[in-house]
Amino acid sequence: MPIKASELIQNPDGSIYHLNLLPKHLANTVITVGDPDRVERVTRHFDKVEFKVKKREFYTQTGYYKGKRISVISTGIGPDNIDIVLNELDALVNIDIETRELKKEVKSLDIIRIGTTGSIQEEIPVDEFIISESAIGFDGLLHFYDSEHIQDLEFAEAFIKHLNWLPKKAAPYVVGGSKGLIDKMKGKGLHKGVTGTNIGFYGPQGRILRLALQDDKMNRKLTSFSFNNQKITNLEMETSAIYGLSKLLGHEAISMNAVIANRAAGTFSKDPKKSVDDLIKYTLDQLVK
Ligand code: R1P
Repeated sequence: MPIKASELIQNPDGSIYHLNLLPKHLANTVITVGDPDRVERVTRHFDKVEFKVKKREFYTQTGYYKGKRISVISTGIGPDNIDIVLNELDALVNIDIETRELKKEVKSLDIIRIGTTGSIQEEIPVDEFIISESAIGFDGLLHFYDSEHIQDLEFAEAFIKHLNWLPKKAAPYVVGGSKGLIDKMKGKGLHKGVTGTNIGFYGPQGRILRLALQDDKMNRKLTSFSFNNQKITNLEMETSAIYGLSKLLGHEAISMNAVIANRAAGTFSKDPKKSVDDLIKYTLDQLVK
């Protein structure tokens, strides 16, 4: 049965609704970045760029780095955008957009996030990099999908207990990244960790400006929590959604983050642009090594 026009939405030229891409525009290796301006900071290292398109916060460029075809796409901020990006990327490779039928064989993409983050462990200072072995999502996105089979339920349960997590906040979920890509990306000096993904930047990450928090000890408890010797290392706003949807859809995903703030020490990078540029170069070189 073809998927209905209201469910899989296409633009008049057949491209997928939000990303504005046709299957031919997409490489098998996809780098996601939050900030649309970061797309060019990645592709300026490319041998050549063959395609560019922008719609809303989704800016895509496809080209070659040392001969490897890569698409770089900006997601904007937050797990709600990741729901759009991951589903539409998957549709481009696993749904025949002419017949609107599912393809017989599932094609797997390599998806690499290059992002920024705040460390919550004092010993992971600004300007260093964290690779997420797994992610804990406080965003609730994955619960809308049939997904318990890919979640680490014990980890989430221990977390809920340690933080005395209020059930009316979204239930935390835990998902691992791609082991193959972790191996490819790991290198000297890189921290491996568990990334917490939040639904907001201020209250949901324990930042107080003018509003009081429901739990003002949340960040201290996040820092002290550990499960099977795994600690939550950092907070950002996309990784759990990328890991959860990639795993469900059959893609390999990894999240690389430059630490630009240390929330435990109260410090911020003096040159966050350089940190991100260093991470971009590192990630591109690991991809072709
Ligand atoms: C918040 O400032 C944004 O920065 C981090 C967070 O995840 C959030 O998207 O990542 P990016 O720099 O990749 O956007």
